[in-house]
Amino acid sequence: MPLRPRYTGLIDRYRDRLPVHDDTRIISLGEGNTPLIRLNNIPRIIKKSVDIYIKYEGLNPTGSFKDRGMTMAVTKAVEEGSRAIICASTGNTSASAAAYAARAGISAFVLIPEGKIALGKLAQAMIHGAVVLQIKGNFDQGMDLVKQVGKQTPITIVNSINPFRLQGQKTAAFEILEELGGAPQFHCIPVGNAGNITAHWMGYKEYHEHGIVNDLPRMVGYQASGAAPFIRGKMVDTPETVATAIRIGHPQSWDKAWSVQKESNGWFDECTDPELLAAQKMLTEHEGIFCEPASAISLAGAMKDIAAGKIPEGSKIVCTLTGHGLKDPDTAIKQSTRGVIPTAANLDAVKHTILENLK
Ligand code: AN7
Repeated sequence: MPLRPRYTGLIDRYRDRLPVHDDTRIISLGEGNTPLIRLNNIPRIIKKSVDIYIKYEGLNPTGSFKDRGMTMAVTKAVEEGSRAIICASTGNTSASAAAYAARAGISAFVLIPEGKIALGKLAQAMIHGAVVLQIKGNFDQGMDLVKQVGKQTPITIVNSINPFRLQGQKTAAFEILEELGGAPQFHCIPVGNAGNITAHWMGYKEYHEHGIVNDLPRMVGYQASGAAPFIRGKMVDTPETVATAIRIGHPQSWDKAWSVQKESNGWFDECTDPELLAAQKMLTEHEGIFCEPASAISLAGAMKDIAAGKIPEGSKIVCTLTGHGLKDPDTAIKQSTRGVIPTAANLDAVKHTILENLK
């Protein structure tokens, strides 16, 4: 007897709440079940008495929350007899699609924007054997092309317009509710295509409707200032941000996300690139948590809205960190203050550097 049942992925765990059959062949890499980490130092540094929990989705198998949706989407694609999947991606979806296609033994085609994909994500798509099409255009243009391919070929689209993606991703809300024993007052989350905010709200509502919990959070979605259609109130044609994951101007779940905002009595807000980078750095240096720039916007936004009083002191807040920091090593290295210190290979030089750099 194992001391604890083996964790075999979120489809197995939430089988009764997901569209699978007893004989469905599940394509899983053990995704989900990610840590919910309470921040110890940042509330003290910002001098606010708030309870902030980080849902560290970067610890999924390919390093982002996309795996929750991808296990479902690829499982269903295989069940329906599909031999190939396709997506447009700012990076994480392509990495996840590539990995799950490899696991399933089917082909993956991924369209990525030229020059604007973080190095780790590109490496993942390539090493897993996906066919990587680098288009002379941005994510939104790639998404348009993928939709056309989907209409004309039997290839399954695994972007979040595939409803199974949202089904898988709603399980993150289940985990949060189970762990906290109820809903946080606020759930802060990065928004690009707005699939994830939509999926979380589905999950929260599902447990609420079934009487498993009595309360619901207010959903707060954050966008980078240069790519903020929900704040502008209209699509953005030339999105720009250092947070390449959310460099999206035409969100695919536009209507759904507005419903989430209204139903949950939440709001959308924006953060500048310097603000989200500062939050990324704060998390790494003061909490030991490394996320990619797009993910840090959830904390950047929360800190801003706490300072503005929109999120009152005493609140319980969950911030989703959607992707691991290792996804984007270039930005991490640029962000590091100390750099590397060239040191002679002798004890005196090493001791000297240590003494100069003690905290
Ligand atoms: C780290 O990979 O759209 O609002 O093509 O990678 O559900 O789109 C990535 C999105 C947030 C936004 N954080 O989520 C893609 C892609 C990270 C992301 C988002 C993405 P949605």
